[in-house]
Amino acid sequence: MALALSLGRRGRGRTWPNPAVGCVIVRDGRIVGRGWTAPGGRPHAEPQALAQAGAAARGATAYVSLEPCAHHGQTPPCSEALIDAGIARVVAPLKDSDPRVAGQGFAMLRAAGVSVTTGVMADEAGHDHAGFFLRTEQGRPFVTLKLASSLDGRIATATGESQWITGPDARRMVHAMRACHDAVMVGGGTARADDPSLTVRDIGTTHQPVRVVVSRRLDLPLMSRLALTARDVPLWLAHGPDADPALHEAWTGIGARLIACDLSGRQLDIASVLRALGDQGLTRVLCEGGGALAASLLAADLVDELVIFSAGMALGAEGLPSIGAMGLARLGEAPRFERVETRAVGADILHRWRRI
Ligand code: AOF
Ligand code: ZN
Repeated sequence: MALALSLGRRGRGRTWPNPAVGCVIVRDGRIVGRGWTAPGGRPHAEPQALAQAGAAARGATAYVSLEPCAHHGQTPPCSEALIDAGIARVVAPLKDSDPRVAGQGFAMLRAAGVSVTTGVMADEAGHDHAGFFLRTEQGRPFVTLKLASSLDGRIATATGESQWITGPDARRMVHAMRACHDAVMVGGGTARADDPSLTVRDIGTTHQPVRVVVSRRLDLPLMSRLALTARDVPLWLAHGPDADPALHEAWTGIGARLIACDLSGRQLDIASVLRALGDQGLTRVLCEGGGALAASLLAADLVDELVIFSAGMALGAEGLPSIGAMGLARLGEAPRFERVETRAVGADILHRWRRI
């Protein structure tokens, strides 16, 4: 199962809206087939592993990192494929949350006389598929918030200088994090200040996640790296109802996808932005700041995982805070996280925190 989970993780960031599933087929103690959900979400993991196994699948055990599907979608149900190939036993951690499956895969297998074991490595699988579950159950993607700051939590000097606070190893790791998310998201302030490209570079992969900029008024520079690459790498702009129609047209004209969201007071309602991204099929979003967007996600308790790179440098209170004002009065109102990892990355420290 650990291998099936790890194979499944190879698809992360590129199977949305489908889950990234892994499958290992074992016959007489030997692995005879391995598969994982293909980019774009199809073919599913199981038919690929079955194709490798061929006749050796008869009487074998299939370890699948999520309940095999039961529905006739764009491909026939994987449960049927497992039954037809003569699989004797299926081991899976969890039920699929897609209402078209939701236990019917297990039922189909059992009805055909296949032995089914569930619950194996369920916690790990729950985390791996958290984005898929959140989207199918709550309509929003999993949110990882990444912050790279000084020892005192600053992301720039008062004059806006920010390149670079963390070292090359941490920055390279951010590219690997981008690659395993469906989308990378920043606020309009960061897009204006940093002119980022938000692409994955220098880690040997060609897949690019969607780039999302949250900008109520769409007042972003049209001569920017994001704009100039909008035809090559998807660029989505989440905007408010009061965005200038001329800007809307200009951005559509250069190839961006415009997504209208609701306001909450004077700001874009971040919950409505995430719902809209879920509607578009995204299951895993990496937010890379800035301080205002980080604060609104945290204040709305919409951060599922927090990854903080901390550099050995102090910038003082005049520096730009990594997390802006959250409007908190009492400790009891603060979102809480549990630490799941701490390690050195080059000269910096990485802390990974998970929502409690
Ligand atoms: C599996 N194995 O590798 C994956 C599954 O649109 P379709 O027909 O491709 O179906 C998508 C649904 O299939 C998705 O919502 C989820 O329930 C399941 N994904 N199932 O047996 C896989 N990726
Ligand atoms: Zn399937």
